Amino acid sequence: NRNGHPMTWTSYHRLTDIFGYLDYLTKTFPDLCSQQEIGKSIQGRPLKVLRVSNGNPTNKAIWIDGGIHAREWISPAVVTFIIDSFAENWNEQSQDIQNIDWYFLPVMNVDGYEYSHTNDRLWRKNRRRNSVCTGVDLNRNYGYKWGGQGASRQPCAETFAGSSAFSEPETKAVRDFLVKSAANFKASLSFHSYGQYILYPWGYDRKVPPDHADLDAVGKEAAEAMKKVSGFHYTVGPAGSSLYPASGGSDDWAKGTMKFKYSYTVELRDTGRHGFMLPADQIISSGQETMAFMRVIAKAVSKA
Ligand code: ING
Ligand code: ZN
Repeated sequence: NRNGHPMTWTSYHRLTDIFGYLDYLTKTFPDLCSQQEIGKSIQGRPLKVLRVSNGNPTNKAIWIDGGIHAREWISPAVVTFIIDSFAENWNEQSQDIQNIDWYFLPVMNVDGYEYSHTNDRLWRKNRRRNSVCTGVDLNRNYGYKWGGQGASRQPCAETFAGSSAFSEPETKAVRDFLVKSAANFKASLSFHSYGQYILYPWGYDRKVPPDHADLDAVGKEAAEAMKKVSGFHYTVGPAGSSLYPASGGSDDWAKGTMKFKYSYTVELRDTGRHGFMLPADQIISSGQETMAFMRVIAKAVSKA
């Protein structure tokens, strides 16, 4: 299109458009944006991470993933919206944002995402062929308290945890990338839909980590900032007691194993009217409210 890339935030896009957009960014902003293939999906699609950084060696780092669940299309749309806001207007971002190394994986479940466009709009899991059914729930496959409450051993279940922790190439790639990285990670943000929640650990049980008051305070400040931008209300709380206990999630692993101070799962819009099929004309306003969330997280991380 006329911007030199195929991406828009007025409709939902296939993987090739999202990858084309990442290529455009690294070509257009080579001093700010770089990309790396951290692995491949079970069907062989690349898992692409975009780094946005001013290169300051004292920066802290934040990990962001989208599209763990195939049908939650607003998640990759909002993650790419954040990337676009950063890359196209870097000098207008807050000092806190500019002094963080940002690592974005806009679509983690690449195979499921494509399948939700071509075959089954409400597909959730990856596309691993199990004995009888297809798919592992990638947000039950992480290694902290893997296989506990809210995760299924049944391959046909929507919350099938997989045959073992990190059995899936998608979760394994993220684990290996973060474990080996030299970056100073202080936060992990995982974008899902729907429900309008800002959730923090623990997810595996109705318990909270020792510093839960910090996570709660930052979450509530973020929710207030989001409300100011768009009027949309996000509920803040620990995942296991606010929603339902679910073990093997990315947020618990980031906090429990990797010891990233701030770990959140954000359930984007809406609260159920459209659910997973959020109209595309809500991408931009969802992105704008999520940018308010990002500014608050960046401030908290720069102080951490
Ligand atoms: N929701 C999350 C899920 O994986 C969640 C909610 C995450 C609950 C982490 C508890 C812990 O089920 C969606 N929409 O996927
Ligand atoms: Zn989800």
